[in-house]
Amino acid sequence: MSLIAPRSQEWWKDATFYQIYPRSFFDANGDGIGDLEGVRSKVDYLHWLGVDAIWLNPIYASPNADWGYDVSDYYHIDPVFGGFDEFDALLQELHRKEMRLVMDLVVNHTSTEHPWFTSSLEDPAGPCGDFYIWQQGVESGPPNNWHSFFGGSAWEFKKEREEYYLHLFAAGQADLNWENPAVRQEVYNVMEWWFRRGIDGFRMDVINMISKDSRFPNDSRILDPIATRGTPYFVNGPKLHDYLREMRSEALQRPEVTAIGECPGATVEDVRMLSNLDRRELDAVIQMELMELDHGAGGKWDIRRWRPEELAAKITEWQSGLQGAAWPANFFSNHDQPRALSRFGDDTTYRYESATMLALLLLAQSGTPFIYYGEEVGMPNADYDEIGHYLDVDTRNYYGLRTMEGKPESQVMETIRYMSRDNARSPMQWDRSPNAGFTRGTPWIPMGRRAREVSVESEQEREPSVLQEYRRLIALRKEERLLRRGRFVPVETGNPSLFAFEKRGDESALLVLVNLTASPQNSGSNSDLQTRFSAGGAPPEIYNNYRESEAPESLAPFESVIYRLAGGREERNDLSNTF
Ligand code: TEU
Ligand code: CA
Repeated sequence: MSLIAPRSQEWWKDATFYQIYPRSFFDANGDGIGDLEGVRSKVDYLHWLGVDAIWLNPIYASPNADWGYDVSDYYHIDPVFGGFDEFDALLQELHRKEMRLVMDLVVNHTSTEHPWFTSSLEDPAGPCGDFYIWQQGVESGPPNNWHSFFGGSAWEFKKEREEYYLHLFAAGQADLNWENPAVRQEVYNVMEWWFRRGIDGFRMDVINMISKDSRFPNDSRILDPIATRGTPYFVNGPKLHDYLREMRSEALQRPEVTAIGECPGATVEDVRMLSNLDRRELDAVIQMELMELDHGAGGKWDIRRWRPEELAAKITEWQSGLQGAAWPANFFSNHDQPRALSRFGDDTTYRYESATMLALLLLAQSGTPFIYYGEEVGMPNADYDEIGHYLDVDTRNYYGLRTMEGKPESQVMETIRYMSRDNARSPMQWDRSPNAGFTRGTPWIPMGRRAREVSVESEQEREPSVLQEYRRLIALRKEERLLRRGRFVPVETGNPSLFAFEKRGDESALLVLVNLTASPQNSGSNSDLQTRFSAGGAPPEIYNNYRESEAPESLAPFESVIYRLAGGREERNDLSNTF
């Protein structure tokens, strides 16, 4: 049974989301590319798993410079995914099961093949002339030193206009000029059109970058040469809040739809404004700080080692920092990141233990959790060993730039095998048949290296298994309001490898205790944690990823436990248990 009543307001707050990268989920017609019919045929599986809502990565018409994040027509579906018949059938099927569908909205930029761009290029005085960010060059170079997220200058010269256009991402993704009210109106039209079609909300791509400092200053900071340049002038730009407020009033008045913003570079302070519970610009913000734990000064390709206590500190900072002010969106994996299991866990010896540890950490935080396809079966990184297997523009640009500079190929590949976005874009592993049951054709991107080993089928047969535990934890989260909305209180464990926190309500509390490492850990004797346990021995466990346990004295590798504590009087007056 779904928890969500039809059309109830703020349904997203109690929903567990599941993110689907449609190209890689399930291929129904055998052309090697996942499609909408494929998603529809797996709705029963998702319902069995217990998720309440789906976020679908872009399915709009696109020349695929960035796999759908370069939209050439917002009102058409890329035919490889199917058409509107398939789309409507999927939506109906989800709604019949009381599940919701959230679509990606990519409106910081369009494809350079979008008719707006062609018209802007060819007819500067025409209706689309001012739809993009065109600037004159400076001294036969680009207008400033801003760098694209995908490497190289963020400006591309067009001789038709004798001007440069801005692209914060690939050259095929031209940034829209939000200063132009006609552009904003077009965006609201797109939103309204899809709402009328019946969707339940949007995940808004890099929505905190839509407002640029229109003086286009150089970024004069001393930065690592491979770092993105210019961010202070377009992340959280001068008119961002105005635009979001206008968007709310023009396109987001329906109480039953949600607007979840993806905001790379957003800090706790930014998010307290952007998804402020009273201001309601965005309903929740997907922020990236946890994903930056292993980034060095040069950004994502400059990998640094992270320590378990840093992971705990980040979660604590965000859970505490947003409390009472803004609604968190929580995730460990998505289509832009390596698989969390390979990054924050141990995908070999302790695959089950560390995948379930991450499951518990995700589902015990207050806010809205997002599970990324394959995470629930413990899929590791795709780990392709040849550059030819990588199809991501960011990865290929990085490879090209670094090898051209003379960096050894083996080093470049080592970095790519760890950090590439394609690690998390390999096809979903359904069963033990060829191509793990994803397609009867040739998959558009190779299967992950360990596709034969891990699948829904093998995980369904085993008990316990990563999949069974995800299902159990999703169900537990539905039963236990404190997991979804309890007040987060950090608990000192006396051991940096052990992470503990309470989820408090007025009368009772849950205590979460997690070993973040692959070694057994003891809790310190004088810690905050011990005071929770001293009165009357260990409280009852409501979840443990181990069947035999010596917790709380000693925790096995990645052991993860939830205890139920009895509430104390001092919490009676505490009314802030709702986030
Ligand atoms: O990503 C935004 C973003 O800044 C990063 O996650 C980025 O993709 C990554 O760091 C590359 O180094 C969003 C989408 O999720 C991503 O897939 C798109 O490529 C990007 O916007 C452009 O639309
Ligand atoms: Ca297909």
